[in-house]
Amino acid sequence: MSLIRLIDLPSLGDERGSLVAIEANKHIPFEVKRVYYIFATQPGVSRGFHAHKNLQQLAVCVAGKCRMLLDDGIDKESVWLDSPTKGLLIGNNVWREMHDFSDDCVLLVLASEHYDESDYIRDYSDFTKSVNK
Ligand code: T46
Repeated sequence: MSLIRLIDLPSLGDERGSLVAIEANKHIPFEVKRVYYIFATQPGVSRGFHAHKNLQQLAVCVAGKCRMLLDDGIDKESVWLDSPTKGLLIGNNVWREMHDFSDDCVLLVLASEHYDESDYIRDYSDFTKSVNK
């Protein structure tokens, strides 16, 4: 099964422009407890480099683009998030890295849990040990 789970977010456009609405448990399979966004990423900077033990997320570039690399400890796959209607679901125990941010990139993330630093696995060898147990 592919690591890349994309959701086509419905664009409710009319002659004035476009609008995307994302509803919990309808377009995405979880309740949203937190929203954050990443912007003004400096040239050449990559982010992420961690996994989560218990967190569902939807990531969408609402402006610009970046490349998301996902790794389950065996396979690695990457995908461009390059449209405000292209959402990427990221589940538990998946290492993620974000690369190649465009200058104008705004990466919006909807998350199933509140922020909890103890949920992060930030060391790659701890991650591979935890998924290969
Ligand atoms: C993820 C990827 C896609 C908070 O205080 N609250 C928050 O909700 C978040 C997300 C972060 N922070 C603090 C923790 C750090 O001091 O903000 C700082 C930057 O966070 P971090 O280095 O974890 O950022 P990224 O871009 O490496 O990763 C983020 C999310 O943390 C992570 O859950 O999946 O984006």
